Amino acid sequence: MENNGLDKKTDQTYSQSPSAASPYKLLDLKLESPKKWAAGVPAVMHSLEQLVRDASVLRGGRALFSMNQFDGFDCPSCAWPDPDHDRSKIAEYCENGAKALAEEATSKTIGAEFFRDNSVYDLAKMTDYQISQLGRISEPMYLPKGGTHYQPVSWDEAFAKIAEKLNGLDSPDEAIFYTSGRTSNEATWVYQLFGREFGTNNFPDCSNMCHETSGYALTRSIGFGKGSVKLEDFYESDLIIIIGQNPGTNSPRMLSALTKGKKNGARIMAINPLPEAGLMGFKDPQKPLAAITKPFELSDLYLPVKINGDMALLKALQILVLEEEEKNPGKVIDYDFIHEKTAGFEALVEELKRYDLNFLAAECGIPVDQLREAAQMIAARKRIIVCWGMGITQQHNGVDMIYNIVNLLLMKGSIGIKGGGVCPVRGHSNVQGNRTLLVNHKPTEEQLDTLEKFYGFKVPRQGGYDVVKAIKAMHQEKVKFMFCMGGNLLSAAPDTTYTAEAMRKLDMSVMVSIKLNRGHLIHGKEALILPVISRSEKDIVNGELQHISTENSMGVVEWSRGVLEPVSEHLINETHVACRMAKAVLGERSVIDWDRFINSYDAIRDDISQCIPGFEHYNERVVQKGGFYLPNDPREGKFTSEHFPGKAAFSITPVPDNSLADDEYLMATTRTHDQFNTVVYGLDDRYRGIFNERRIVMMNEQDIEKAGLKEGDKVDLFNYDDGIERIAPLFIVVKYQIPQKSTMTYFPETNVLVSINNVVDGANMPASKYVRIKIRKHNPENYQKVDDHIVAATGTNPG
Ligand SMILES: Nc1nc2c(c(=O)[nH]1)N[C@H]1C(S)=C(S)[C@@H](COP(=O)(O)OP(=O)(O)OC[C@H]3O[C@@H](n4cnc5c(=O)[nH]c(N)nc54)[C@H](O)[C@@H]3O)O[C@H]1N2
Ligand SMILES: Nc1nc2c(c(=O)[nH]1)N[C@H]1C(S)=C(S)[C@@H](COP(=O)(O)OP(=O)(O)OC[C@H]3O[C@@H](n4cnc5c(=O)[nH]c(N)nc54)[C@H](O)[C@@H]3O)O[C@H]1N2
Ligand SMILES: [Mo]
Repeated sequence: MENNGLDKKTDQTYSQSPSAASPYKLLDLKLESPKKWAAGVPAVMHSLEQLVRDASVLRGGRALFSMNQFDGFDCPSCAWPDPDHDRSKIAEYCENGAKALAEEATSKTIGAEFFRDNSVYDLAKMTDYQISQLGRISEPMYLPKGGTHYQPVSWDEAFAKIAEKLNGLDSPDEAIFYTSGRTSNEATWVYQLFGREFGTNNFPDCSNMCHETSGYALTRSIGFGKGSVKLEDFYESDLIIIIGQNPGTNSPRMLSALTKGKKNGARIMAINPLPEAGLMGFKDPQKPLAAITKPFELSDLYLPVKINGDMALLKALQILVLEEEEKNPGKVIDYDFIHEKTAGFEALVEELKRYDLNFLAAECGIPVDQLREAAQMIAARKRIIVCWGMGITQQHNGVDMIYNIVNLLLMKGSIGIKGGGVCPVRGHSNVQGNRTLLVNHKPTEEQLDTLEKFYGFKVPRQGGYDVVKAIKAMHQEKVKFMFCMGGNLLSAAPDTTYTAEAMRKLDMSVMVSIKLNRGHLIHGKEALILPVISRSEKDIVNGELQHISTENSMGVVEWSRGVLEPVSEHLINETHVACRMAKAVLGERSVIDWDRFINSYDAIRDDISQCIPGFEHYNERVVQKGGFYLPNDPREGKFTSEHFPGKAAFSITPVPDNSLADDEYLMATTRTHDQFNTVVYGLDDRYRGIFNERRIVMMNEQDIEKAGLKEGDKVDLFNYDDGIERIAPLFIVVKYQIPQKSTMTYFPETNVLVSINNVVDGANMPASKYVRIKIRKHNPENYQKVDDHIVAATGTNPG
């Protein structure tokens, strides 16, 4: 790998020498005991406070009541579905949905004057939290080569600049087109269409850091890369297993579904190194009297697995379930299902015999008797759902772990039945729709054939770059132009120092955004910020209010229509950004009538309905109440797999060697309760009882003692992958209920420690929940290793 130090030549505005003084400032950390239940009235009060504090109460408050309503818009936060059968007058919303809304519904704006008064260099000195408070970007901005300040630019000029750069490339593959998961189905379609007519499949997207692992593993084991369950399945389930996912913070509306399932008789099992509040208990904020009722207990069994111990745990569960079958022949394993629909069971049974239960118990950190209790819970039930999130997908062997989740469910015949199946809980509100509509660096030949036939241009056939490959290609100067449809690739990506260096080498970076983020401040030689209307705002085309559509975590496509006036008259929608860029870049070369799309989203949906299976009669069906489900073979009990056509596959995978040196720990990076990915709303992690500071490391009490540390100590964190020293200085030790040798920190602060080469096998995602670190007492001399460039790129709490 190349030298990981920053290339200082690329940006002369930063000082050339490392800072001698502290580049970071710590705040006044406050600790409380972690909460044992999530949501409830305090949560909603908390979010209302946020709306008020933001001075956007009118815009936000009005919008809140339209969110997730039939006639309103899809919550911009997570991808959890709305209950479509019992949709009450005020549809489901949650604290974090309200926060996400407050974030975009703020009436504060920044435009020409703001950027004239604040240089890029000065803005990069702000914290991520401060940056998120600045408000919405109100007009397009341009940073010329060597410039220190962004300047206003007209939309036409902006597209002309993009056209000049793109048309000057030696090959279309020198450009990449990134997508974050909020972009509507309609904008997605025209965006990828433009990129493909331009000539590249370079469509890295946020799934490459999120659920790529799930898609990869599910496609190969059951033949379909999405979850198989519907929301109703939660109400009819016998057992819901939640592994590596934190619903209380990241998909709070899921707690209502869990509660309903449990009231109907389901058991809940949670597998997580942390006893997250939302896994333990719940108070429904939608219910009257929630303030005075007792929280509802969620998990019947909680298994505090070590970081990455899940593989050993899943193996042990399979062995123990087979033992239960021996005790109760014919009662546990579904041999009919296995015989009819799967392949590879006998080989798996043989392979499992090689493992010693005590070894597996030690590897995962859960005693055999607790593992047995879990196995008995599974053995006695049929309708089983397994939900998972980033705790699984961001492991180097995440694909293998999902194969083992599938093994367990196949043994029980639990996929494709009511109340049972696989449930990867998606992140961004339309990340699933982006993929369905071909924002994909590796589309199938069949998909490309369809595009080519339908539109009549020559489609590029070569596979494109995913996120990790794109960053490496930028670093090697094979990619010179980056266009980002939303998101904040700089802060979301691993190895911040390396990634920042890659971005600074670009000839041009273009960010379509609603608010300022650090990704605008660590830029290519020229840079553009293109501000768009948000999902909660009215999208008016030719005087008519438009609706867009999105696909939720369970494959339902529903429409969404904003209710607020756009915060500035200069904003346009993402669909128009893509179409106008296409016109400017391709001009007469294009065989597509882009104005047809500009004038009518119905026209876009018509095209989709003819190109993508499942979207037939899109325009008519999308406006129906509850939207429509996309086809899903595993849900119907139809499977296929990579090596066994027509059958689901059992998989055999190894247990990784997680031995660590005395001074080594495994670190997982996670989200606080006050952030949406890289957007920091606040400085608290309320459910975990950690307030007013994000530079913390959660450690086990015995580990703290063994390392000669104590709670509150200042430490520096190191990673040594690829023979490079990566350092994140100045973190505070927090004593936490977490297994020994496992530690937890927040991203994006610790992304600087995640090697660009530390990826999930097969899926090539950053393994940001499996980072080997060393923890040492803080030493101010380490600041010598952190120069202004790194501080600007990593950002939080610069001193
Ligand atoms: N409010 C809010 N909502 C969000 C987001 C947000 O940032 N804020 N982000 C959205 C997005 S894009 C996504 S992808 C989802 C993410 O939602 P989640 O998948 O819940 O993501 P994380 O918070 O990163 O961490 C998940 C859990 O993994 C656990 N974990 C860590 N390591 C391990 C391990 O080795 N084994 C096991 N079993 N568990 C482990 C952590 O303790 C944590 O509880 O949420 C979406 N919704
Ligand atoms: N270490 C570590 N790294 C991670 C993760 C982790 O768990 N640990 N999680 C990963 C995951 S799961 C994901 S999904 C990625 C997220 O990666 P991204 O999707 O790239 O990041 P976000 O923070 O969600 O993007 C926030 C920005 O999107 C813009 N935005 C918001 N709404 C809109 C809109 O409607 N339109 C447009 N055009 N822009 C909008 C805003 O300007 C905002 O600053 O991060 C990944 N990175
Ligand atoms: Mo995500």
